[in-house]
Amino acid sequence: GWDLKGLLKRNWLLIATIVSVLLGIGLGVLVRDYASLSHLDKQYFGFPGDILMRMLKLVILPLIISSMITGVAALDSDVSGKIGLRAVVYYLTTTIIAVILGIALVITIKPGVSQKAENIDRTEITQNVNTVDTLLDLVRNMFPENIVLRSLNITKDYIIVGSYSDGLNVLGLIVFCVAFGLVIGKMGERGRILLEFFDALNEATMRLVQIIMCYMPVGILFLIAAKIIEVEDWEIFRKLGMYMVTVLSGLAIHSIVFLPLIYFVIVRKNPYTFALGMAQALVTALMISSSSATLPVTFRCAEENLRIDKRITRFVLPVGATINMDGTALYEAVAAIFIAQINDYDLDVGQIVTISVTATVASVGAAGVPNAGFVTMVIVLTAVGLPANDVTLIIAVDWLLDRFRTMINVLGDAYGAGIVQKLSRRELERMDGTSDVTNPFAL
Ligand code: DAS
Repeated sequence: GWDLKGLLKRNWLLIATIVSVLLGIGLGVLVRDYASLSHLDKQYFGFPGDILMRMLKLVILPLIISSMITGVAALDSDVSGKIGLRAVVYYLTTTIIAVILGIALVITIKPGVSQKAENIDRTEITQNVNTVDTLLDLVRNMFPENIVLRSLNITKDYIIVGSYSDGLNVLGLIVFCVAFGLVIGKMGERGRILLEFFDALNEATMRLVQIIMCYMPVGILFLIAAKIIEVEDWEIFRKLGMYMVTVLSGLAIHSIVFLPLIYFVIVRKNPYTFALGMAQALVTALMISSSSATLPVTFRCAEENLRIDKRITRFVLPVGATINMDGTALYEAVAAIFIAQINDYDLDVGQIVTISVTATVASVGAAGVPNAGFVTMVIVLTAVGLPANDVTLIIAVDWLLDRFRTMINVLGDAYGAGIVQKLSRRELERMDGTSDVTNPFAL
């Protein structure tokens, strides 16, 4: 019959995580209603969750370096070029589909029309960011002065940021690792030493990830409890209700209909079984709102549960976590048009096309950290002449929408890995057959 024990045993971590989410919500509500906490006490609640975030962020650097370099070096440049191209085509196609879906929904639902604008607080903030500067900044960060830190230029006197300005420059890191991996791959025997080194580093990092994941239920319990205690104004959710419904239903349609459909058409396997295999990563993304920090878990789910070839995951997942953000793109398009509707601003077709293009660019430019998509939205708004100040209307609900769009971002990367694997099966088989010296995974 039904092997309940085995099921529990295989999925204990996922079950523990979900239980801890529920406990966290319960604890948060209880403490919120019955305890009168000082500001400082509230901060203590966030401490265990903060530690989880720090541990996950800590392994991103060794993980990206080891996975990208070995991933690129192990493939000959011909094959890695093909895989890279397929991945980029997938990223772009799905991001554009997400943007179009978002625009269709926000134009039909009209969450911003006839809503009384005076209901919502508008805080004046001064900022001046233009599109060209932001794009130059993006390119500048692809060629970093050092491999770790983001170089700051116009973004440094950005008021709302925080998350954008600190943290890893993942995009620059990826560019460096691809270049370095290609060079190592071409070095022959001597390159092999480095390749083995980075491969061992990758294995060691993944073992560390396994240990961190045991702590995950505890961290998540307090992360969610602290958030519920901290939110000041729940009323804003009612005011911005239709806007949130629009974003969330877009994310739902994209992840339940479109992505699975694309996966099914290409791979011919059950897309929902696939998504279930990613469950741990999806819950993690929902809880910590960062694709980059979820990356260690994404890797584990894709490789252990779904058995996707490491030569694919090592390439498609880190790059995807950085540039492939379907959820973010959809959100940016909806938010921009919502702001236009609130302002009684009629958008013509040209402006809607501009919004689609800039939303795509802004999602590529957003780092995989909390609220990044919200920050890069300034690109979209300024491109069509909307008041960038109005982002303050939607800032209050961003922490919630951020979680859901991050979850869809991670799911999109995972489907991408499955799809690129299927499309690249011939090259992979050929490499297995030739037992190439530069391929440490061919066994
Ligand atoms: N939170 C993001 C992510 O990591 C991006 C965003 O803010 O939209 O995927």
